[in-house]
Amino acid sequence: MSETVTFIHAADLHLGAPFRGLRALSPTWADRLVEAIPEAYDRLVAAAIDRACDFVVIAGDIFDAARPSYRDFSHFVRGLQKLADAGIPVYFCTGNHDPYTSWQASYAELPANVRMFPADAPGYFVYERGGLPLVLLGGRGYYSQSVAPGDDIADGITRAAAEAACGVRAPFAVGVLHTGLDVDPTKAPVDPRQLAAAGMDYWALGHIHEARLDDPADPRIAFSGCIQGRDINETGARGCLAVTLEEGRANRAEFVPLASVVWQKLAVDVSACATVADVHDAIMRALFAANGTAQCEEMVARVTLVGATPLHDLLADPKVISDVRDEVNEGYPVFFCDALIDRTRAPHDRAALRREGLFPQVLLDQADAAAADEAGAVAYVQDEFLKAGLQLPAHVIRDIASLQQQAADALLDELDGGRDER
Ligand SMILES: [Mn+2]
Repeated sequence: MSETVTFIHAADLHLGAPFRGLRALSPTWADRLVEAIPEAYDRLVAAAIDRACDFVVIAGDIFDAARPSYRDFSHFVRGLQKLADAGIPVYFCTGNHDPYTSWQASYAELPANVRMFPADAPGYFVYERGGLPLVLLGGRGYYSQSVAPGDDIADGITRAAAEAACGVRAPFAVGVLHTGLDVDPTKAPVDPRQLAAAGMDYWALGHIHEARLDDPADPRIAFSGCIQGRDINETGARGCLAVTLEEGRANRAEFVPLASVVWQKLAVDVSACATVADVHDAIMRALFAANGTAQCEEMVARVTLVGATPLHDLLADPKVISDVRDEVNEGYPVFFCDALIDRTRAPHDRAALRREGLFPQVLLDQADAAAADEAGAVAYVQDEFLKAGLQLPAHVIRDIASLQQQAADALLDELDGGRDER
């Protein structure tokens, strides 16, 4: 019979993160976000219990600060206790934010279901089912914030070492580390080839705040990402991975969204807007569209207005922009726009460019000539696609006139010194 094990892989909880930047903009939302992290952690605990998974792995950065508050520590322990009550063991290591050297062990004892990997050397545990070893776990915590360069945090952590240390063999072996891998060379970097050669079935890693799987079809080395974005640089859904290992089958890792507030950066094209009220509507539509894809209920969005519009001069007025932002924020309480940025431009004044003569005039004349010969333009594009071995999409032929217009606009943008920032 082939064995199966399922577990939750989480990391980078960052309990206690302060959301400093937001407080000046909106105390309400700063308070809301302070609650969002413990809430996401509660969802993590609930996800493990609802799925009746075998165990939970947390790969470091449980706390945002090296010396967390007692309140945050207690909240962490309460979640562990819920998992203990449900019979779910937890294996965790420390990260660079909450290194082993500053772990506040005197705050509270951890429940008996919890195992912490040591940080000065590799540590190993056995997960048993029905009295038989099912999974060997090997890992090591982050020791101090100043890990010596050349210190290899993964050194010696192999399946063979886990078997030797535990004195048993098991169907599965899982590695746990807080490492920059080959993504962040400043935080205990490890060569992924070294991990791949260690004989582990799966490496549950922490530190990179975005979910990253080496192979989505058969993940063996993975970051689960943080459970709740902390600022505008951590956009999109955040959560954990529900991992299934099965003998004779590819590994599976399902992303489980946990963040209760999602950050987004949105570019809203307002070139079709006739009025400022239309701009407001376009922003709202973009917020709703982004919210649908992010699987969240609440969202902090940074919105950049782009496109060529006769409203450009009006939108350049900071008062108009701040009024629109206020209206957006009053309109729907679960969305918060932390900044509304105007990157629109005035439409090209073709008549003026022609009067100026010089290169833009030559370009516009060429564009006019091309526009007058639609059949020639289609033949040209067909030829280019043929040369590239690509099939020409039908809409290109249908929309050739408007595409020519867009191409001329894009060239004029370039002549103007750059494109819209996105
Ligand atoms: Mn982190």
